[in-house]
Amino acid sequence: MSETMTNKLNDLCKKDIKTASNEELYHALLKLVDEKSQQQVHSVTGRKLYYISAEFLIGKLLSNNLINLGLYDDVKEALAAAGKSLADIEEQEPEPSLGNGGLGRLAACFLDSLATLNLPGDGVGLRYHCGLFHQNFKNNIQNETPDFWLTDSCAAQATDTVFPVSLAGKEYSARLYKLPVTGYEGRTNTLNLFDLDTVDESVIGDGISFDKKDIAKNLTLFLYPDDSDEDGRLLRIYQQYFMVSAGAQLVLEECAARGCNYHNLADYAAIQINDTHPSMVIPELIRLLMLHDIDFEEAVQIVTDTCAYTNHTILAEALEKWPRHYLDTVVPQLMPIIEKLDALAKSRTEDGSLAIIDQNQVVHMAHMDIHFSHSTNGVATLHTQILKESELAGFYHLYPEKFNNKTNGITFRRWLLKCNPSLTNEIESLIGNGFKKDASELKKLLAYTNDQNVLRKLSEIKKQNKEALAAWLLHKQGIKVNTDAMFTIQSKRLHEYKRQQLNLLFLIHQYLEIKAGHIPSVPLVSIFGAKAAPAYIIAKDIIHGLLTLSQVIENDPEVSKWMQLVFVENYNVSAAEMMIPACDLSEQISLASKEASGTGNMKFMLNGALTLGTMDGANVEISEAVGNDNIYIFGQSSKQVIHRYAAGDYCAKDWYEADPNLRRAIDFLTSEKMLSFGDEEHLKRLQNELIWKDWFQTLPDFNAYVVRKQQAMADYAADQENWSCRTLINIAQAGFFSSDRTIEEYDNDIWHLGK
Ligand code: NTF
Repeated sequence: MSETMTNKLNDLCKKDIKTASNEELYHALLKLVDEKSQQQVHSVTGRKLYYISAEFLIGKLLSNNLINLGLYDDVKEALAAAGKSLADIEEQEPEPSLGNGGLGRLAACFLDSLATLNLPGDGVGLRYHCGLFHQNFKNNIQNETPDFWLTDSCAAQATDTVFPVSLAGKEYSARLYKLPVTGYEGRTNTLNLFDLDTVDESVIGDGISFDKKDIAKNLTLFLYPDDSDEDGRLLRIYQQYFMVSAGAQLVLEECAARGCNYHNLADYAAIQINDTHPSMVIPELIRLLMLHDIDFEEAVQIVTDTCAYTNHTILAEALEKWPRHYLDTVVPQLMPIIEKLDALAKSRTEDGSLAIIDQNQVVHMAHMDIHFSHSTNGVATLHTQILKESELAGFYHLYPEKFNNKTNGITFRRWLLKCNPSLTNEIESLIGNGFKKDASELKKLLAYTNDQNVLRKLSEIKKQNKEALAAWLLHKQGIKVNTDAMFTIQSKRLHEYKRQQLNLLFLIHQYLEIKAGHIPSVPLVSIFGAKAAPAYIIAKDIIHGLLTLSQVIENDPEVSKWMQLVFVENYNVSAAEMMIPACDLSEQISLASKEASGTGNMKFMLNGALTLGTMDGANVEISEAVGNDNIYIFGQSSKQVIHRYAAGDYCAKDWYEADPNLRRAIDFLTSEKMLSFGDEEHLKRLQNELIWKDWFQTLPDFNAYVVRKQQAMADYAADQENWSCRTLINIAQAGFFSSDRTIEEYDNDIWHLGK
């Protein structure tokens, strides 16, 4: 087999691969993937899904495509025989920068599962030139620079298809780029990305600043441009409308080509609105249908039957609402339609809180989604329940039949097969390879919970993965970590509700305990990965606190042999693939009720980490799957939290004063030691925030967190075999969290694709 592959690669390189450069090999492999994916099914009959999303955090594609096309092992072998390494070749590939966090990564996992399950389903999004931003640390502070990821080798190909889009009365042309999405032994779908030819990267000035008014040049430069001023907010609306108008035109064109007469659009297309960023697709489609001589009432019905909406958050600030005059400026052509939809919505209910345009002339995007789509779903059982019972209770009352839950999932191709080949091989040797297509087969691993050889093997694999991560950290950031330590990891967007600050307070506490002579049961390596939104001041202060503490520890030999704090710079999908397989304890410590689901929690579990978490989001379902003995749960329940908010009497200062450990940790933020490496303004602000505000109730959970984490450390130190057994149970019960299961549910309940 590998010989045939060698010949094939020689042909594609037009030379002996032994003498080819990594760049030449990279291009040869791209061609190989392309040829092979042509052989997968592309055709569509019946209903096809369009998943519209501001983000698709797809990660590097080459290895994933090789795995999905069944080429990975042969290619790896052929390259190794020629003295080449696939990992080195992968270094040539820039990581696409088209997303920010869980919402975007979920969209990428869904595309993988759709293609794997042979379902016709394409993505629709924007081709950002610099994505979010590239993060680097200087003086313990996050700096942002543009992430120029678009290179010649980028797999998204420009097409000749352009659609006209009118922004603030001016005409622009949206060009379509296509990126193939190969399924695992499945079909090939497409990620459709739109861009404007005139966008000009040279307008970027200092850091990631640019003239926000020059739409022709800046429209698709960055994902989530800074919205702390009005021009930034307007730019977000420009982007959103550009995406949905071009997307809607693509849907209509493709469906017409398959015989749709627009009246029957819902028989040809299902549109999933991923959070509120694409909400304007609803009025835009109505507008376009009316241009095809369909009257308003019928157009509303067609669009309602075609569209479905997913809610990904209950944080009020993330449920987009725009002052009406913004929309008047950017999309005047939509306003008459939004007004009519608002009148219709108001006619259905007496309750003004369900209006699309409220008394203050603010337009509520999620309200439009719920009234004028046929399905609204949350992304974990608890989240959906909270939507129904509180956040969206009025809507649930009006449309109970529209509400449903779809607990998130992750693709096991990337988050097991690709990122953890040793664990994959071990699982395969125990239970065969059926789990690759049917994740529920992982349950067969439960037969091995008493098998000492298997448990020992799992520990060895974890150790190797920790060593690989350590080597990567040394290479990338010059940091040496102790691989005999327990690795705990918190990697996710930086946000106060996710409570990286709680972890920070624990680490300070631990530091002070060691200084006081209380040696921990096991050395700890605490790893973070997170980007803070550039305008989110407290989030950046938390990063500063962590980086500063990391230096304090590093410079204290008495402590540094017991604990290390590592902050991975520029956390992205590739970094996650290194970090997750090496984790012992997964930190999922959001304030209960605030994390809609989380998906990192699932990735860590699948890779044999135990979870330390609150009863929030999908942690609840993870804890049900593995049982209380195999997870570390702590903290207030979502009910308690919701109560506390409702009572409105939370006073952080009382907690600060009542608990000497907590006070000691918070006081330490501005201690001499911290100030010798950190900046007073940042540290003081963070300290004040915790004492005087603490909106996400870090303080009430501090004690429980310390106790639970120290318990986990003691258990880890006491009995490796038992720990390993519990990781095996986590892996075995992770099958439910496959995005294949999630996509099957969406298809059965909402989309009915191919029918
Ligand atoms: C995120 N939402 C949630 O915060 C996560 O809990 C969830 O796992 C992912 O969505 C995927 O469902 C967002 O990023 C946003 F934009 F809605 F705030």
